[in-house]
Amino acid sequence: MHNGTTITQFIIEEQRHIAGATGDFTSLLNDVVTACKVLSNMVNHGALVGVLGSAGTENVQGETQKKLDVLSNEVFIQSNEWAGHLAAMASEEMDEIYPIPAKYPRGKYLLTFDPLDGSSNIDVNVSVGTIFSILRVSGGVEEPTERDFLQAGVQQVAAGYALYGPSTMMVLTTGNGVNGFTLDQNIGEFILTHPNMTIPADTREFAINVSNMRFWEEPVKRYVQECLDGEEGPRGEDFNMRWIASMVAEVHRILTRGGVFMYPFDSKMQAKGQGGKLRLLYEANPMSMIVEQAGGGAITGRERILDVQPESLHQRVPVILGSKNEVERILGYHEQA
Ligand code: AHM
Ligand code: MG
Repeated sequence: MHNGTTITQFIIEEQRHIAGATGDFTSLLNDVVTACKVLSNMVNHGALVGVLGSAGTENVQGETQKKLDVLSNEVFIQSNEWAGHLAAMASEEMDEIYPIPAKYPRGKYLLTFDPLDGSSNIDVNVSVGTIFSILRVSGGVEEPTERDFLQAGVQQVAAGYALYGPSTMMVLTTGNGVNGFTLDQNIGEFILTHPNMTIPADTREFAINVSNMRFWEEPVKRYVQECLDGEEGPRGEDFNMRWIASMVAEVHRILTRGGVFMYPFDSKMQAKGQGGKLRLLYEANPMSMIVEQAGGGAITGRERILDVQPESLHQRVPVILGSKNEVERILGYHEQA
């Protein structure tokens, strides 16, 4: 049985070194952690508590919502709206921003989240996760607007994800490295199990949905083809491939043993007016902050994701992230094209 550092203790000790810290941020992170524990419990119980299947609704992006998409969004709101640390929230599952209701005090932070990423995996009992990002309010806290959320990823104060896999984990960065915690179900606490996670700079493993190959641009086709050509190709080495269709699980694997994850620019998405599949504010930015903090790289193909200036709440971007040397190689292929 573990008698290690709990996530609360870890955050308090980390924040102690920051001049002017009021405890607001620590307390906000605690509420996020609580929400993830509730979701972990729901995901674990699955069909036993009747949460699987479709909710019969669509989100703002026209995707069918699962019951758990809707429920997990509600859990996140309820856990985080009352304490007075936030001015507003925004979620992949809500059309508009959610200003904190007038009955509660408003605070100086903004929370964005994808409450249940990879939810197409839910009914088949494959890992899913929650992704979140914390920003500071740029305008006043009284009347937060969508514009307050349109901050480049470099402005994030913290980012993290919870992975609901064989064990539930929380991986967190506050801009000072990346740390991983495992939920001890017996005591209901996340315990520090993966201090200072780092991504190996080199890898021989890539992750991409190859069924979209005909929609990709030349540089990504070239990179993947060279991986597939293996020892006989220009790379002179064999590569391995994985595709879980659950970004949290994919990023977690990369944090654990390296690799590259790609949901690149795609002409099918472009025809719908979007450059990629994944959302800048709920998926690409938080994951890019985590990956960069762990020593990896994260680009759209042509630029660093964290430098992209968001133009709308639900904006989508191409995502290529992971082991630094491979990401740089892919950037180079785009520059040569
Ligand atoms: P979601 O937020 O609707 O679950 O979609 C995001 C997920 C990612 O977790 C995953 O990388 C990707 O979609 C998988 O897409 P595809 O089904 O096209 O392979
Ligand atoms: Mg998602």
